[in-house]
Amino acid sequence: MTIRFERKQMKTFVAPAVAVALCVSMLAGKSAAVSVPITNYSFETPSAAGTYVLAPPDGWGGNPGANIFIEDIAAVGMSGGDGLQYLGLDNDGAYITQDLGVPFQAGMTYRVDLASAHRSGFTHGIAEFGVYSSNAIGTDLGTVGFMDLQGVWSGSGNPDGDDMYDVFRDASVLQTIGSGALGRTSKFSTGSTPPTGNVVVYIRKASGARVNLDNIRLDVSPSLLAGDVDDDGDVDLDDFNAIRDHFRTSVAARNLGDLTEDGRVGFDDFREWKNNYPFPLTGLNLAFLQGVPEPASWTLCGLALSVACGYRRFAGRRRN
Ligand SMILES: [Ca+2]
Ligand SMILES: [Ca+2]
Ligand SMILES: [Ca+2]
Ligand SMILES: [Ca+2]
Repeated sequence: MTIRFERKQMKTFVAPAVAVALCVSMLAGKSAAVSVPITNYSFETPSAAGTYVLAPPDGWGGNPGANIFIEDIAAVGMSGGDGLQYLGLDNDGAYITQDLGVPFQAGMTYRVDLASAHRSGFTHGIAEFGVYSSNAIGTDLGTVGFMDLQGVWSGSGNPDGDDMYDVFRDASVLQTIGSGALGRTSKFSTGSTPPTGNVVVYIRKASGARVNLDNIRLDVSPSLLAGDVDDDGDVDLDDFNAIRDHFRTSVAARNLGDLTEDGRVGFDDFREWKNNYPFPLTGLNLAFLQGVPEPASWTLCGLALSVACGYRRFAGRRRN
């Protein structure tokens, strides 16, 4: 039965895999994103027949365990999901994977988004998701996506709990709420040397009780220039100004200073800009960095270092 199933999967993969490889290789210049097809991305099969069924979703492998289920969205009073059914992972250590049949490419950024819902009356846990290489299943690549489903309950201890039950929301939405502690999308940039093997998407229950999930998506786009907030092809003071103006705030777009795409502007964003700005920081007003509890020592030592590094890079350029 397993063999028959795998053959069927192979057939469905070939056409989309080739199409995506072609599309991705034709991408040039800026940020156009291509969606990579994921079989049964919304967990619509097997049929839960209007209730639930204890079974892994069709088209997925991994280590789902015995207590994985597909459930009917309407029957349990959920909304906001994609289609009629959603996935539940209840076993500790349970994970599902799917080999998308396309290799990683250099200079690309792979982003995964996923929806989750806190079902009222139930206790939940934390879900994680992202991409593996088919040659290294279990080795996280880039920033792991997560959603704290239990954290939706305002009494959970998560500072962003908003008591919105029975509604599927994307990690990309959750990360813009409050401090961003409810969720985060997954992001992996290959750089000049991509991993060998095919792109594999995964979802796993990281901790706690059951997690309810739906509608996983993977987009691929050419990586943007590191430090280039406004995506105009350089790293300059316009990029710095956006970070300064929104420092320590939640924002919904990269061009407001969020280079790391975690929904907030902070030290990580400033650091990425600083590491790619080709000039000394001398003369820049960095007062906005002061009085922030995060790496106090970094503010003192790091700034001295950055000025020194900036000078070195600058000197190097002039010699050339
Ligand atoms: Ca669905
Ligand atoms: Ca720029
Ligand atoms: Ca510019
Ligand atoms: Ca950020």
